[in-house]
Amino acid sequence: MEIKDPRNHFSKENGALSGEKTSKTIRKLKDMKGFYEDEEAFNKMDPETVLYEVEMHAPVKAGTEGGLFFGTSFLNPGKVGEEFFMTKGHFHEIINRAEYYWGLEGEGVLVFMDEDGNASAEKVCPGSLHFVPGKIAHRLVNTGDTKLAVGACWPADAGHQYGPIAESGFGVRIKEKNGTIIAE
Ligand code: S6P
Ligand code: ZN
Repeated sequence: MEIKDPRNHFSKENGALSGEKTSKTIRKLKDMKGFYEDEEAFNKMDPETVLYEVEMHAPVKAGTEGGLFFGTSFLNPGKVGEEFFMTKGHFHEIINRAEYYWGLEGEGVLVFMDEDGNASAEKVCPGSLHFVPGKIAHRLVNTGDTKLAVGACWPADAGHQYGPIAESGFGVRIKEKNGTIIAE
């Protein structure tokens, strides 16, 4: 029997993915209209500003029960007004699907929210491990001066539900005020 070379690679430094069945999604400022509190600051910025990129390894089709997806999210440092760059955030479409996140590079915060709108947050740093239970919306925020890289593994049939977040947010925003990182 032949022992195969691995066809996919994962950078030990920042989780960058390469090889077969990997793809990349780029999210720019213009994709996040309405997500940030300070609309005036938002409108003054270049809409083409890249906020984050997600590299993903998908060995099965989206929706496959029992399958898994593996990805790394790279969030650039920056702010819209006082609010740090963040991901859109989502519930899973099959809402009870859970997920793991782990910190690889940079400093950030992972914000959670349950279906009743109760929010909580955890610090993300290289080596931090985060379990995102089912029925919990999740959003990454880069609170540092450098790129934030965070790994994730989630069920291939989880899907994404962005609507509730786009409408009502997370109930809490991660900002910098007088040099301090706050959640308000
Ligand atoms: C997928 C997982 C991540 C996010 C990524 C971007 O379930 O939670 O890969 O998709 O961090 O965030 P968002 O909210 O824009 O999909
Ligand atoms: Zn998710």
